[in-house]
Amino acid sequence: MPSLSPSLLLPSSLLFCSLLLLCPSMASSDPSFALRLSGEKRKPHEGRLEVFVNGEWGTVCDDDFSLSAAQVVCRQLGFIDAESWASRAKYGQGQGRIWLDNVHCLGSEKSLLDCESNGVGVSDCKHSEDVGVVCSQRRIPGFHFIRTEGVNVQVEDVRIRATYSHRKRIPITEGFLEVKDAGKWRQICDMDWTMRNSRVICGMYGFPTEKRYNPKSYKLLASRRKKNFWTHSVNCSGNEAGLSECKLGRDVPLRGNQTCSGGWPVVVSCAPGRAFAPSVSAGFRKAYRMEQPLVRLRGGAMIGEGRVEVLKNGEWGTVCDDQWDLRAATVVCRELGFGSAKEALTGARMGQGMGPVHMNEVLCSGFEKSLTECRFNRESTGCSHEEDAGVRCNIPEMGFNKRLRLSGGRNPLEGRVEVLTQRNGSLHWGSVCSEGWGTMEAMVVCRQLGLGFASHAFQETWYWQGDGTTDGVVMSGVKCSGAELTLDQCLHHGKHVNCPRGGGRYAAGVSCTHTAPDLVLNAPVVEQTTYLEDRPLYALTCAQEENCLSSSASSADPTSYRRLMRFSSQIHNNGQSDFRPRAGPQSWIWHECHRHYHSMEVFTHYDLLSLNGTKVAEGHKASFCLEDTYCEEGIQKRYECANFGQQGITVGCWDTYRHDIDCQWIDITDLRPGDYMFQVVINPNFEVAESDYSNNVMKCKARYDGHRMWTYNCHIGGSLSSDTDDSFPGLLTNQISHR
Ligand SMILES: *[C@@H]1O[C@H](CO)[C@@H](O)[C@H](O)[C@H]1NC(C)=O
Ligand SMILES: *[C@@H]1O[C@H](CO)[C@@H](O)[C@H](O)[C@H]1NC(C)=O
Ligand SMILES: *[C@@H]1O[C@H](CO)[C@@H](O)[C@H](O)[C@H]1NC(C)=O
Ligand SMILES: *[C@@H]1O[C@H](CO)[C@@H](O)[C@H](O)[C@H]1NC(C)=O
Ligand SMILES: [Ca+2]
Repeated sequence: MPSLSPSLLLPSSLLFCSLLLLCPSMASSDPSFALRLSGEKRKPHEGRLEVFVNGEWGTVCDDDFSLSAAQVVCRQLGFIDAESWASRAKYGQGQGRIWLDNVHCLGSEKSLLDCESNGVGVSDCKHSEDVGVVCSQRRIPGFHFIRTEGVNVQVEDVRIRATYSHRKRIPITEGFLEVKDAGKWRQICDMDWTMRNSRVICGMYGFPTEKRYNPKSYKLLASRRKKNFWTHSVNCSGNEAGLSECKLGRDVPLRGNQTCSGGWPVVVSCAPGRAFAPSVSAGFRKAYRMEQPLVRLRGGAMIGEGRVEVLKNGEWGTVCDDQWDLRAATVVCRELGFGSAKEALTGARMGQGMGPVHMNEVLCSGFEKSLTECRFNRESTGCSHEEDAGVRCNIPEMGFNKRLRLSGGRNPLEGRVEVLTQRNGSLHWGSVCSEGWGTMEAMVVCRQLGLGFASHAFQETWYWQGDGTTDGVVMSGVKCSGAELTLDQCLHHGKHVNCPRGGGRYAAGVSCTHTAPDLVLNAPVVEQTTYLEDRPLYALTCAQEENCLSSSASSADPTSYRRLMRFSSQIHNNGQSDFRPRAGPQSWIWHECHRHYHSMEVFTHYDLLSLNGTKVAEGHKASFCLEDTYCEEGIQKRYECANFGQQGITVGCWDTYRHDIDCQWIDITDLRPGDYMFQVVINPNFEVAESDYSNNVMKCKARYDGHRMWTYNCHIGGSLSSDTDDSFPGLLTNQISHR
């Protein structure tokens, strides 16, 4: 290859895909040279590096080995990148020849053999110096290969080819299974084919289970089609996350005209999860009631990804990442109606949860119906939420991202939202009315496009003027709950678009981001710090100025007392990026009384409700300055209010509003003794995007006996089975009623 700098070739998957398409020869089988990872390993993407040269498997010496060399190895094996490498036979000592020594790679080589070395077979090393490689779990898209002992067979792609009558259905769930080998699509001979193999294929395509199909029509079709069989058969156990992990079976006897010994091409049929079922069965689906799930995903941007949470004794908790692997992750994915797992994530990559860690050292066979049936250690001592496990699941190809586009932005992650609609029999791109357009709607757009979370929703987009191909406003009155998979699942006006300001200057826009913050209120702190205080009104002028007292205070005698329910709140950022106020410092508001800037007009709502949910004490909308009061060990504080500092909350830090600061209360002067609900909502208007809003509500029971006040049973939204996800819609109606 000509002198491309190594950095140009580094692992952007897009770049690599296009490379792959340009040079298909690299993916085809070269029987004289092959690589594999073996030895005492726990995962398919790590192991002792072994090379097959001159008809014999051997190892590679660790002298001068580098991450660049590991990258060459991993990409050659079909992984997107290398994570690390290990010296001194970490995965055990190999046998046979040490084929390569003093390997020097730039990182851009297509094959390990293209790297400089002493030459094949020239080495002064012992097997105690055998090198090991850890690849990233993610595989190069559209690239699958199948390993067995001694042979390394690679194919460029795998597909389910729907028959003509099934082709228009979305998703495609059934068809002939074909592999692309040396540039040609080939059928697979059904010799030795099992339902376990089908199960693995279905998992790869985003479906939880395989099913039987009617062979009649397929036999007819197959007899008419030209036969071109792949020469191998596969033998999966059924618990593999992908075809690449299955073994090869017997070679297919290809006699005469490649007849597959009188067999037929393999047909695979899959049953989609309920969220992806073809719409024909909608009537049936509505009638079907979902049982209380035992497992859920939180904090992920895309459908089918997130932190794994399990329900135990009515309380949701997390899973520790010790021994967390693709097999366990696949059990979670299938249980939730997705396919197998693409990735098993460790180290709280999907943000940290709250509450207990319910499972540790999970070990699954891969055939369990639920993660809760796998073996695990209940003892989770030593596991913190920094080790919360997560998953990314395979989901069916629904084509959602083809019905929406962003145009006019400075980069592919932002722009005016355009929707593909059918009118008078032809397809048009049209814009979306920005009236009522907010973070929730933007979230759905970014998810539908596969671009992550929304970072901003724009109501004015004149600076992203379209290229003239749009056809005016085609959608208006959009209101999303945040759980929708596509924008057209949100509430919106029907055929009769109503957009008084028009869609030119005021077309809806978004910008998307791959990470988001996640604020969570620490519920026990509220419970521990609640108390009453009586204060003379004359000592509360600042608070009155900021509307922190109930309306009766305005006509009250200045010498009278106000009764305040006080408490501390501690707000953590458990997400993946810093929480920053939406407005820049130039639009922050100076509060002379308290002598600091408020960067968000409404940051929290404090309310007391009767047990039937009506408001009893006038709570208030509090606004504060945002800063890192404390951080977890090893994390640097970055935001402080003093001296017009930058405002925000760093990931892993929290902002504390102590019970004794002004406005950190509810004025209950007019409240009668009784039992109530106390509710705090943070970021209530979704002004700043977060990866999870369900945990932004905190509720407690409260008892007032006329002299004292207690709060108890404080918990954040969605943490108990009893309030499942009801708190989320509740939050929405609450927000709307505040307009
Ligand atoms: C598949 O592999 C298993 C062992 O892993 C073996 O017992 C079985 O006979 C194989 N099946 C076929 C059809 O080759
Ligand atoms: C099968 O292959 C033979 C030669 O290998 C050829 O003569 C014959 O025409 C082929 N038959 C069909 C149906 O393609
Ligand atoms: C589409 O059809 C409607 C009537 O069905 C008509 O009023 C309208 O002008 C047509 N639009 C275009 C762009 O042809
Ligand atoms: C809710 O309770 C309050 C008193 O706690 C009562 O005044 C109100 O009528 C009740 N509302 C409904 C709808 O039951
Ligand atoms: Ca949150």
